[in-house]
Amino acid sequence: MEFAKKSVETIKAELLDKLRTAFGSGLEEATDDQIYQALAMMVRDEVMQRRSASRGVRKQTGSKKVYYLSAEFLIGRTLHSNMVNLVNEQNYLKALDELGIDKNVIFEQEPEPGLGNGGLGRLAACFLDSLTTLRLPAMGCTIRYEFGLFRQKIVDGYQVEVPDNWLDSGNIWEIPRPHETVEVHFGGRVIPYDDKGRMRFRHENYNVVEAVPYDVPVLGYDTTMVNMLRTWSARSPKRIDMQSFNSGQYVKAMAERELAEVISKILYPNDDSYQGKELRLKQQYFFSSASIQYAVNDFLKVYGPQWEIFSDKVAVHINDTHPAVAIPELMRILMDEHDLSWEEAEKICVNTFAYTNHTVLQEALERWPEQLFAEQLPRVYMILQEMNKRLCAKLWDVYPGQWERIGHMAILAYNQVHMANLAVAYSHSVNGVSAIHTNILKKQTFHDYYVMNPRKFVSITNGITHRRWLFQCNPGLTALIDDALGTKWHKDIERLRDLVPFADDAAFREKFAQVKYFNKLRLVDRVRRMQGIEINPDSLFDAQAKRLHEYKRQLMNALGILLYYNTIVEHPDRQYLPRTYLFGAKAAPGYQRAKLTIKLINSVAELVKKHPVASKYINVVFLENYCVSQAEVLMPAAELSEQISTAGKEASGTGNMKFMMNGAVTIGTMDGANCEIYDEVGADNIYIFGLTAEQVERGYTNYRASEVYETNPAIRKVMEQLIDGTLCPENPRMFQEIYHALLFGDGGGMADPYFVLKDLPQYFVTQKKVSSDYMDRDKWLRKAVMNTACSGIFSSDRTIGEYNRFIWHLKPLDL
Ligand code: 26Q
Repeated sequence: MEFAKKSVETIKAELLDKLRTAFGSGLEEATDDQIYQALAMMVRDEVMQRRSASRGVRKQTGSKKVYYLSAEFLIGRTLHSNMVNLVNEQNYLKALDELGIDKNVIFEQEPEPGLGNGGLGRLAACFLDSLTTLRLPAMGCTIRYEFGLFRQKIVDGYQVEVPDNWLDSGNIWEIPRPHETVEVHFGGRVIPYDDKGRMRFRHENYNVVEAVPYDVPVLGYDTTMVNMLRTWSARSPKRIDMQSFNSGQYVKAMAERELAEVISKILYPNDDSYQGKELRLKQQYFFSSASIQYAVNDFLKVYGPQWEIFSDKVAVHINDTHPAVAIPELMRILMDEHDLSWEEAEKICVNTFAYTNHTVLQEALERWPEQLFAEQLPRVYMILQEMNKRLCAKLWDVYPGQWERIGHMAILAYNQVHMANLAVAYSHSVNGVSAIHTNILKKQTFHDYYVMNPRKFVSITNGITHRRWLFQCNPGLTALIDDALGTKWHKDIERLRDLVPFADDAAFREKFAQVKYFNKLRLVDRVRRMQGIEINPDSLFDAQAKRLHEYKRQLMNALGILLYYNTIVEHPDRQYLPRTYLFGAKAAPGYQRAKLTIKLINSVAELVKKHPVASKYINVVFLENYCVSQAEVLMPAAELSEQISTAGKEASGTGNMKFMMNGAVTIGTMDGANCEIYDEVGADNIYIFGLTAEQVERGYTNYRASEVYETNPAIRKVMEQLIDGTLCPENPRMFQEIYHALLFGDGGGMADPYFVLKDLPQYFVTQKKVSSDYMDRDKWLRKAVMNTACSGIFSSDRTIGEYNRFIWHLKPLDL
């Protein structure tokens, strides 16, 4: 099916027409928001035409579909990316230009849906883009959080959280489907009873929450295919009626309503340590249950009760353990509502579910108090008990007498529900998100499971959609590559490799540098506009942008800047490379150490500013409210990408890929996907330093942070500056806890558990090498070009291709 691309003239005429019909205004009186709305309606119409054209094809052809369940989908703004995927961005932008409309002002009218914390949520969004582009039938399933991730303000150097009420002005991209509402049940009790010899279970006295779906259509690049992102909103079935009002029950009814509707109120802002919060569990069950109910109903509509083919037609993917409760939920539906036996239901579950793990940090693995499950999800809890009983019996055969090992592998143990074990035991595929991460899963996290069934474990390295992270955010670079290669690489991104020879082409390198400079100016302009900060565009743009976490070591970056500062202050007459250190990071609101690190970064910024010489060479800029749309401006402007996590801790990273694709060179540890970036670009085009994951592992027994402090005067000095008032004259004790944690440990733990002081000297030396290489312009540009040229493998098209080959086995729809 082919759709004609709208011409510039058509777009202009339609836009004026929409402004008139929707708002009764001409271009002159229209507000920026009205122009945005009108334009969005036009693009939405184009999307929906494609939707109608491709509708029903999956059902007619009996094609398999994957449900991608994720507590987060960080999709970012939609208008611009849809123009890109319609392959008509140019005409749209030209039309705006000819009408005298500033495209950026219009794009910025769109509220950004912040329905995710970071990498995991953004990955889900990139996956939907690739699934649809590859014409694979899929549905993303998540929660329609009324409040997404908080917006971050920096006040006096501290993070302040502001609620993100992104739905306030409506959301043009979603389609409410109230007629597809389903019920989700909480609490109550379960009564077993005998039904002609079959044991059955009656769930009584439960509370009902209605799950109301809203669908956001997702477009593929240059295809007719449209998939849906289904977001579930919680609603109470209790309507406020006059009778309850009159009988004085109004307040009670209102309170009950709020209790139900709070479920989809807000996204939990922590992405690391998990806390056993009842509401979070209810969120997980709420969207998992609603999605599974939908999947089963949809299957029944197309195929009827042919349960033996269920897993040939339906795949359910579990993005981390957050939706793992979908597994016992499918068991429940198959047994209690469709009369399947335990054995039949179990077989279907294992064949249907697949699980991606995103972390090896022990404190981040989800464990819920059994009590909470028993209270909130009594029937699901019973099923978990039975699953656990059968699992442990099997484990006993493999590991007879090894109680501790079995306890470690069980679903229920030590009064906790272990979600990762549930997900591993009851799915047919478990994957890590980079090569090194999968190896750690096999060797450590899930080693005992791995030994039992090695073929269950697969490694699929993460990816990013090059539509958003190159075409859309970096039109200059895209056009330059088109000049060199034509446009074949658009749909076959690994052909970017054809750019490799251009690294040796001086004229090309010069144009590449011009594009980068232009993108730097764009960022400079934005930071001036939004934060009133001046940045020297001729400085090296050194960026670390990701959630704030100790293992990601923003602290090491900050201490490195202090080292550099001290060098300049001691030798003010030497020549140095001017650098701008760009930080973008949100800290979980309850994560005190992370919040203090933000304050530290801002204090370093202040210190540098006060020094007449150092301030010529160093500028530390904390970018407020790092989010998808900030990243779209930052990635194209960055020249150095900081990927400096403690080796073995960062599962993959995806920011590293975005920077690389836009021509930034990485300084990093051998961790996550950095290892694969290294393999792609080669040792000359990346700066690797620091302990390896194995060395870190050994370090837990023999590392002494105080030794570094005692033997390295420059580091000692930086450490003293944390507590002598250099950084915060009005409160010299401000950073004492960081000092203490690095040298002595806190809470009874080891000193410096993330090896910040250990890696700092080598980090600093490597940074010096970066500076000297950067001053050799040709040398640096060659590296930059090589990074873009070798980044094709990190497209999520490759990633999704692998998920499909190894796990889902979907067939592209023929339209
Ligand atoms: C869990 C329970 C309760 C509340 C919140 C959570 C929660 C929420 C989000 C736990 C974890 C997350 C997000 C994790 C995440 O983003 N992990 C990152 O995933 C990326 C995609 O695979 C990887 O590239 C990163 O390495 C990994 O840190």
